[in-house]
Amino acid sequence: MAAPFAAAQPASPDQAQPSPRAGGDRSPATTAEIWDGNHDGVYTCDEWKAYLGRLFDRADRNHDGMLTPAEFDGVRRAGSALADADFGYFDENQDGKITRREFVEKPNEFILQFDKNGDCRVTPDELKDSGTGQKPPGGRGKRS
Ligand SMILES: [Ca+2]
Ligand SMILES: [Ca+2]
Ligand SMILES: [Ca+2]
Repeated sequence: MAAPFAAAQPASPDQAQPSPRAGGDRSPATTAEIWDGNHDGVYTCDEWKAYLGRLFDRADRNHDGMLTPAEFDGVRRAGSALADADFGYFDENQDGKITRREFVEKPNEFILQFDKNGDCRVTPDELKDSGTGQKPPGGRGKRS
């Protein structure tokens, strides 16, 4: 019979995704795990700063206490929580260099977003409240 051909092509090998942990999935908590220094599931400002400090020291190749755009590239490529960070975001005074202070004192968006009570700690409870594990809207009637 003349079934339209387009409808059912066999899955092409290109689209198969054999490796489920290949980094495409970036929930905020997954990213934050990178810098949760003691891995207790609580993300604190101190841990964030310590993490940034380490990143900075590693990226500051000539040890002059500043990151140039080229050095900052190393930060992004470290596969870090800052993989898509913007140089200008850190370079507060726009002088083309990021000082250690500019870098380390940058607040963490993850903390800003999830730290409901402003104590500089994001606890698992706070994470749960704020929609990483979204509940489906109740009462809409349609189950899938
Ligand atoms: Ca921690
Ligand atoms: Ca430098
Ligand atoms: Ca908190």
